Amino acid sequence: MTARSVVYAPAVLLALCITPTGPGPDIDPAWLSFDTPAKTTRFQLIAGLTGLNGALNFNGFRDGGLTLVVPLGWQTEIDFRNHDGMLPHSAEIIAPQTPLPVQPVSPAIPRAFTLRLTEGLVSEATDTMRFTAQPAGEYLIFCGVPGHGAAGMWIRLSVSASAAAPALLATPATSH
Ligand SMILES: [Cu+2]
Repeated sequence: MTARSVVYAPAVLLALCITPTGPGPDIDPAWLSFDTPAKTTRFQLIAGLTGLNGALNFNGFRDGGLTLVVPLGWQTEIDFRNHDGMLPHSAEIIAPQTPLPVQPVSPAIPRAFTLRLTEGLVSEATDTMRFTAQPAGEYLIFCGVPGHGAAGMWIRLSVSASAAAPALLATPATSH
């Protein structure tokens, strides 16, 4: 019944460039909810949840260490909250790219970005992005505040044509 049984082949490919990190942070099942018949999902995206990486993390993960898998075509709601008491943060869905941008770029999926992409949302501010998960492919969930994403403040979104249900997976963090 858990989404973790979903096969996620790209994560295996990413293993080619992993940095061994040992046990990672925990994934809270409450972060992800979904309605399979309705093909809707909701993900709680929490900026600066922990002190990891100077709080430049989402849900305690950095550098792609967490992957949200969403089946192709599902209506997706990402509820953003900035838990960081110090810095503003934002989020947008972007295409994977090297090097990572140091400024916000055009979102790879229409409407998949928070307010105040460059300035960031202040501590405990929230915003919700709603979009249709398409086209299939690999994306980054990236903080648009200048320098944050390039410093590791990004996780992954996989829009999957084969997944039967959404999932949250710990994935190898990439080194730079
Ligand atoms: Cu940030």
